[in-house]
Amino acid sequence: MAATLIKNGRIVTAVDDYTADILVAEGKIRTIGEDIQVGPDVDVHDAQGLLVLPGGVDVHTHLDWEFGPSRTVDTFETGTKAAAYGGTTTVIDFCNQPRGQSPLAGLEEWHVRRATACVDVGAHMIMLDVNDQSLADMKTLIHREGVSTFKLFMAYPGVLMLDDGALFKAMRLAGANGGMTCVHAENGAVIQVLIEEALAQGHTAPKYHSVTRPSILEGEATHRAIRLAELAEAPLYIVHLSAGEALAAVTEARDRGIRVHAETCPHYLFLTDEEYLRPGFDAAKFVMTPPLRDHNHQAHLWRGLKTDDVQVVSTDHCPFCFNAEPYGMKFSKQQGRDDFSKIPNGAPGLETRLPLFFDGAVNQHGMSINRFVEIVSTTPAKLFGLFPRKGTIAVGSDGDIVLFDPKEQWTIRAAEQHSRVDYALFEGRPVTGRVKKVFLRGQCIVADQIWHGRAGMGQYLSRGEAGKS
Ligand code: DUC
Ligand code: ZN
Ligand code: ZN
Repeated sequence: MAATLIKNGRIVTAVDDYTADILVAEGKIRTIGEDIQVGPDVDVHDAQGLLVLPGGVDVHTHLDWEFGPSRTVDTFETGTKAAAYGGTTTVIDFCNQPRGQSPLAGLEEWHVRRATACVDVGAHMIMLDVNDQSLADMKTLIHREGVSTFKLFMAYPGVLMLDDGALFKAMRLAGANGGMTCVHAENGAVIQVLIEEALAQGHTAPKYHSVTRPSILEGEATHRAIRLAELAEAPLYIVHLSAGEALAAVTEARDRGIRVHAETCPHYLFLTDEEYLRPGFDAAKFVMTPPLRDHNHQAHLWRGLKTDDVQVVSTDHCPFCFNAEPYGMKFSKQQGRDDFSKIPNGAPGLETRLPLFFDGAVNQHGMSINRFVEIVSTTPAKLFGLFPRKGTIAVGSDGDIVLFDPKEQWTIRAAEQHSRVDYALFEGRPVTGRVKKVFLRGQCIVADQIWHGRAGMGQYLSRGEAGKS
């Protein structure tokens, strides 16, 4: 593979900001310096006027993922191609432990599906059965398979939910072995009561998804998860945090020195529960879990990003089409047309995370570009055992690099995106800041909206110790 030289760009990492050239060879950054001279065999890219950023690290995706009776519509090929167009070169995706089987069997099956990935991918394991054998398998996953993070659900009774004893055992095992649990914190049992009552009253519209998942139940579960992790002496990562009450629990624990981390997602930062007032079934596009909250919660999330009580912005890319065609009902929100509780929970976002968050955070909220990089790339790489291979621009790191124009204005349109999903949460939203070129281990895979990558070029990322930032 030819070496690549990126010249004249403004390199911004979580801690640096300077102008220099970067030489990448055999996938790694070899030299960073002024006016690097190379021969004619080197692929040269001029980054004058552009930001040169480490590739984005999205630690929360569901590609080709089975979720109860539904399946997400993106394959690894389409989802990671969308990621690449949006400047994300590393994805950590969720893999299911098959019910009643070893999580290792789930990983084997996941590896078959991830073989078409266009960017580098790692796996988290979703634990469905916690018993002596699966706890032993968790150790094997961490030490042999490079899967050092585990998702545990406190919601969806009968489908994904674990009881507190199982949560505690999995947390303790992970913590003692350099792993970390990633918890979906909502009180599933109480939500189930609210759902049954709503349906009994004939409330079937999508907005009842939000009504039956109040923020107080996210706050309660977050507090409980933190206490269990504290007792287990294990690091904890709260996924898709959306509520002020949940953030208060995280902040309180972090102030006490507890190793709890939190991510939020662009939809919680930029959209509100007003979307559920859309007429007809259109609101189903916004049915994700937790649901969108109001402006007050949003203000808390922005505060958390400022104070580092929220450390990561990831997508929770969990795409289901609005329409049943062409992929079928299994992949569609239409399953819940007559019953909100049957709408597959999830929404797309992989392709827009970087520019959308750049525009909102840097342009509108005055965040430094360093902090932006930290949130979308460096901290996720650190917390999930990938740093310094991923998450920064440094000699020896992978040549995963994004050339970004902070001034270009464009508009989000689902029709112009690369996911298989048929809608965008942010349809029609103007954005300032655009991905111009993307390099994966030195290879240019996207240039000015043209695809140069290849299905299958993404490598599996065997990850190290998790929970350290
Ligand atoms: N939680 C997720 O993280 N993704 C999809 C659905 C859910 O509840
Ligand atoms: Zn979840
Ligand atoms: Zn998710």
